[in-house]
Amino acid sequence: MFNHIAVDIGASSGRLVLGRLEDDKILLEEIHRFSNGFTERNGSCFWDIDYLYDQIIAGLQKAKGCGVLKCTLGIDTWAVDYVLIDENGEKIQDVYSYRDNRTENTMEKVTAQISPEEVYTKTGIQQLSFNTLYQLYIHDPLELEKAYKILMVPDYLYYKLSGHMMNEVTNASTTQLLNLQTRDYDTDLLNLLHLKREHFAALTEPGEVLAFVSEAIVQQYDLPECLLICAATHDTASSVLGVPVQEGRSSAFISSGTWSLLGVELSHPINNHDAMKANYTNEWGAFGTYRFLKNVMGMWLIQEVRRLGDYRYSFAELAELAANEEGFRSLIPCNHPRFLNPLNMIEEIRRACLESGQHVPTTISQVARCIFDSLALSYYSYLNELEELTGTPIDVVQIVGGGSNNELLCQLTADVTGREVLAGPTESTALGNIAVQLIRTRDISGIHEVRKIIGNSFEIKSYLPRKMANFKELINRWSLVLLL
Ligand code: LFR
Repeated sequence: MFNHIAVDIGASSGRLVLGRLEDDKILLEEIHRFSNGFTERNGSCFWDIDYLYDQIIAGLQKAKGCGVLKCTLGIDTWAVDYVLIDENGEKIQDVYSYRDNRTENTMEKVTAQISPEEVYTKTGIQQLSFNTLYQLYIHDPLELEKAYKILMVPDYLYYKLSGHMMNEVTNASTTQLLNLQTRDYDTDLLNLLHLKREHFAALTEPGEVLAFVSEAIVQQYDLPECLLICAATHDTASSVLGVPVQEGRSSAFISSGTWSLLGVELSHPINNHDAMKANYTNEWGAFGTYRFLKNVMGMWLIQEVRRLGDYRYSFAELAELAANEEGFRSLIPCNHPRFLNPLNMIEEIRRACLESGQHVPTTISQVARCIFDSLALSYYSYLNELEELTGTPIDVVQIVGGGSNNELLCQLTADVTGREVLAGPTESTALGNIAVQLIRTRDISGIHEVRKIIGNSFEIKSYLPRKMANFKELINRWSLVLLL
């Protein structure tokens, strides 16, 4: 099989990408793209999972229309959100979005029963209010009682296509329920949720061959013959697989999409006290790796600004408008929970500037500039923190994902962090998804080799740091903003 399809669904859009390996290069072709987002109903936020399934079918039909008769297929989506399945194999409820505010005070409730230190020692996962642990803790008990299995979103999509149930490990690790020692669901944490190990299916590693898409579905929709391969189903796990090799240089990655995930890949987790205090996570990667990283409120900030402006400006236009504004005038602490899902992002940003006695951005361009400046400064702070926690200096920052297209942010990141930024590929997530399929089905030895191929297949842009005037004063101002 020489056609490999990545289904890559993020919080704001999804795509089916066809990948082929030719002359030691990966060629990508986008066959289908669709929008995604959660909707609010009766005060709660839900994803439309059935719509996502329909889009996968539509994409596969298009693939057949383009002449693809046989393919392998991998699926990745965002993490932490789950689907409850009843005894008849049916979805029980609509799928809550992690941005729903139902978990706002849940962390405190769980902390009263088990200390954060214990949870971190067990799982190595950062405290995010929306981790599956907290979502399940607050889930309606009557509904949860009806659950026969709990699948993560991509697990569910694989299941719908084939009838095969599994819990893929990279996504499962974001539940904050996996134990680093036993490499399985942690019994104490399951007990806390009144759940049993049987509520989850077999933990499955990326690269495993799962099943064919059911014959009935292939017939009904006239699809290509599709062999499902277990991808690194957490989009960030796939994205980091798509980061090209940097031979002989010490680098950190920023996977820049709705979130900016900033970190390094390790072969062992770091779940000590300092890492816990700084709230770094050890998410499981493909092929025995760990991503030691921090979630930074990334393009979500600008996506919301764009949405509030009725999509009048493209992302490229917003970046261009921002580039013409005076820099570092107003700064916000991007990772403050107030920006997780405010009623109105623009107003929230203005309020934060007003409360901290800074210039209040009036125009959309000023708001956009405030976001990009603040993101670059966040990267500065967290990269320094990362160096300390890992004890390894970082020379280069590799930005991958959609945000690597943003020239202003890439240059600001180089300037502020004083490090070279290497930007691209933009489609790192689809590439990482396809990488696993290639490793499984083709003569490729593993991550290192596939990353070399990725590096040779796409143009990577370099941004060198420029000298900044009044840097010290800026960092002093930034430290005060972070205290807010
Ligand atoms: C990025 C991402 C992050 C995860 C967040 C919520 O798309 O998957 O890694 O923390 O979304 O699932």
